[in-house]
This record gives sequence, structure tokens and C-alpha cells, in this order.
Amino acid sequence: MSAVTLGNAAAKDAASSPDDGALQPITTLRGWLDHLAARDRLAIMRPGLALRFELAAISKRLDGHKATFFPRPNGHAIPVVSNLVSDRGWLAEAMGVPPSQLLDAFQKASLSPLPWREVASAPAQELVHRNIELERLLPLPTHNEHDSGPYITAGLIITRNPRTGVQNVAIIRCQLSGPNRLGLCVLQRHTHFYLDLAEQAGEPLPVAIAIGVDPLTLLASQAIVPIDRDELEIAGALHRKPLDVVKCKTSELRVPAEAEIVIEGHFLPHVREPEGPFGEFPQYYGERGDRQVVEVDLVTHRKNPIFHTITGGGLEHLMLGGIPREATLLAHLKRNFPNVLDVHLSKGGMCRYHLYVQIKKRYEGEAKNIMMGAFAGHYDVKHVIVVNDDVDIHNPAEVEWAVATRSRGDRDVLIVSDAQGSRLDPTTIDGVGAKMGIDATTPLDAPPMRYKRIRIPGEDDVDLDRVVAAVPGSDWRRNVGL
Ligand SMILES: Cc1cc2nc3c(=O)[nH]c(=O)nc-3n(C[C@H](O)[C@H](O)[C@H](O)COP(=O)(O)O)c2cc1C
Ligand SMILES: [Mn+2]
Repeated sequence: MSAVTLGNAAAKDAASSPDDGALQPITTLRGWLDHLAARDRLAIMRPGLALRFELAAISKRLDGHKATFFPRPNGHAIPVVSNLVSDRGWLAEAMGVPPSQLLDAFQKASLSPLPWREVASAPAQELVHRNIELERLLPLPTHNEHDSGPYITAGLIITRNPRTGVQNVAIIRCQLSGPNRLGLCVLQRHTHFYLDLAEQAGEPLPVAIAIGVDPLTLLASQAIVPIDRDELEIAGALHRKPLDVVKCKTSELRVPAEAEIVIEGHFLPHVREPEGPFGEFPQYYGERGDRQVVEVDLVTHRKNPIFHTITGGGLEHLMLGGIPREATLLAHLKRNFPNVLDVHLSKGGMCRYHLYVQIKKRYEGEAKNIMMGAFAGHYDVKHVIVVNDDVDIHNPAEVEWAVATRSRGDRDVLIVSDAQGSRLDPTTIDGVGAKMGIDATTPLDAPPMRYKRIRIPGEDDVDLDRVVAAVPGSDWRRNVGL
């Protein structure tokens, strides 16, 4: 069995085990750490490890296996956690659904947001700091060799449309640029749009950065939904109950009441300062450039807060981006192609660039239409491989086998030049690159035995405990009479 299959099977067991509180979704970071610890998936480190490189190095070594908890990093009173959601099965557990329903459940929540509930006082505001010196106040790690310095990488960037008051949530990397100054790399999405509106009016844009939230709220921040949808309402839908929020001390922004730490500040209109380089998800550095600046006004946190960091390009980063994209692409493709059964953005493609599509093939040529649909579904999708329903798309070796034995380069490849791609893909020029699709489905009119997969009768039903004798190794000959 492949590692992928094993992971899913383990997750299925855990999700259906009776101690899971009847599959209730996880709603706090601390609740999630309890859940992981109870399953031996939380590695507690020795106190006092280094914030510069060491913490990220250890997290990377345990990536995909264990979440990491670092008490007193560099002697700092606030501990750091990482690797919170480095497996899709873990995310399904956090949602309280079987892994097979992960995408459907996420898509449903995205389409049926639940308005938040405001509370008057919140754990996130137990302590208040003014006169901010961020590096002293928070344990800020430095991850990769050429990163420009310490970063906040797991902060929910919450802003408000200055015209309508509707909130937006995104995760945006924040470089420590000064005692109370952060450099943010804001791509052309919703936060950028609100910032444009504020800058046109010559106004600062208030921002809150919530650190240390539950995995479902993190995932909700990555939902691919239209502008002016508050992603905190999607978090509520994933929790199956309204998210408690509290009003910020210095603005009208509402932040998750259960957050560990909240930084309140404002984007300085028309100010751009150097930010980067920073190790990004494609396993390369995002380059240094002049980017947006936030001045911090105040920090609130719990009495004994936990700081969360996401290692750039680690599985946590990939999963958080990948699952919402898969959910959106699956729904998008199914609208026109009801025979699309499942999609998967593979880890090798950083859960963004390589899409595997599993179909129940009906017509010749359809695979190429599906590829074009997928390219149109999200500009990050670069290579699409379409396979039959007997191929396990969560196992890259199976997909490679389908390409090896069911596709021909002269007939089954579609190439599109000069299309919009990911700016972080180093083969693109200003984000313009190429797309490729491979039809690795079998021809409908193939003779019946040509693509018949070999199979040994009874293979799936073998009970190894029954048939393997417990023979001591060195005595094996004597035991079988040789
Ligand atoms: C760990 C992590 C780091 C990210 N860093 C950035 C970033 O620095 N800049 C950015 O624009 N998007 C970044 N993203 C992607 C955005 O958070 C994501 O596209 C989000 O859905 C955008 O929200 P919006 O659609 O409301 O604009 C990051 C995502 C993750 C998971
Ligand atoms: Mn948004």
C-alpha cells in the first residue's frame, strides 16, 4: 500500500473513532493541539531552541509526521507551534468528516457562510500592549537561509472594505521591518483591492493580524470566493456554529475571539519599502521588492499565548492552499463535466501547479476539453493529467503509470503558449508561461484485453495474519524441514 493510501486509511480510522466527540469540528488552536497530542502527533521540543533556522529546520524534518511545539524559543516566554495541518487526513479530522468528503464539505461551507457572533470580551484581548517593540514582544522565527529576516507567516490579515465595511481575510507574509513596522507582500487579490480604495481616498487602511487560530479558520482564509465575502463566516460554516469575534481596540475590525495573539495596525497609504527575499511555496525565493507597509498600533493576546509559524513551502503551507483550490476546481469542472469524479493537486506540484483529474470516460476528445476547463479554473494550474476511474489520483506513482502506459506524446498532449500562470513559477516571465495537458485515458474503442489491468484473484482479501507463520529468522530452514 502506498504512503498516501496509508495516510488516508489512518485518518479514516481516527475520524470514526468514538473518542472524537461525535465528529465535532475543531474550533480552537488549543483544542487542535489536544487532538494531535492524544494521537502522538505533537512533538514537544526541549526548551530554548533557536528562533533563527533551528526551529524551522526541526519542523521541516518532522513535516508530514508531527506538529511541533517549541517552549521558550531563544528563551522567549511565548512558545511557538508549527506543522499544524501537514496532512489532508488531519484536515478532514478537524472538520469531522471522512477524507472522501473533505472537498465537498469545504465547498459547501464556502457557499453557505454563517454570520459571526460578536462577544464583548475575549481571550484574544486578555492582555494589551502599547508602545510596541515586536521582536521583544513576540518570538519571531527566521526560516530559510536567504530570508531577509524574521517573519510572521501564519497571521490572518483582516481588513475591511472602506466603502461597505465587509471584511476580508487572507494569510500574507509579514517581514519585521522595524520595532513597530511590518512589510507585507500583498498580491493583487482582495486585500489589495481594499488597500487601493483606501489609498485613492488618501486614508490609512486599518488591519488586524490574528495569530494562533484553529485549522479550520486558517483553511477558511484560503477559500476562493468573490470579493466582499468575509472568510470568517466560512470559518463559522466549517465549525457548524457562528465564530465568536471581538471588536479591535483601535478599529472597527472584528477578529476571532479565540485567537492567541492579535496585532492591530494600519497600512500606510502610498508607502512602499523593501521586502524579501523570502522562501516561498515553489521551494524558491520570492524576490526582494518595494511592498506595502503596516504600522503597528497595539498588540493584544491571551495570558499565556502561543505563537504559530508556517514554514514557507512546508506541507502546512501547501495543504492550506491546496484543499480550497481542489474544492473550487472540482466544483468548477463538474458544472460542465458531470463525469469528472475527483481532482487532486499533487504535492510534487506544490498543491498548485499539477492537477490530476479522474474521469469516467464517455467521449473521445473530452479529456482535452477538461484540461482547458481546468486551466480556466485557476491560473496557477500549469500541468493537467486526465486519467480513468481505475487510477488512484492520490498516488503519484499510479498517475505516472497511467502516463507511461496510456498516453502518446504525438497525440495526447495539449500545449498552450503565453498563458497567465503563477508569478512564483520561475519559468514564467512576469507571470506569463506555458500550460500543458496530458490525456492518459484509454481509448474507448481499444480491444478489451489491451488495457486490462493485471490482477491476482484474491489479492485484496489476503489475511496476512492468517497465512504468515511466525518463524524465527535464523531457524527458518529447520522450521520448514530443509
Ligand atoms: C502560508 C501562506 C502564506 C501566504 N502568503 C501570501 C502572501 O505573502 N501574499 C499574498 O498575497 N498571498 C499569500 N498567500 C495566499 C493568500 O492568503 C490566499 O490567496 C488568500 O485566499 C487570498 O485571500 P483573498 O482571496 O481574500 O484575497 C499565502 C497563503 C498561505 C497559506
Ligand atoms: Mn476574500
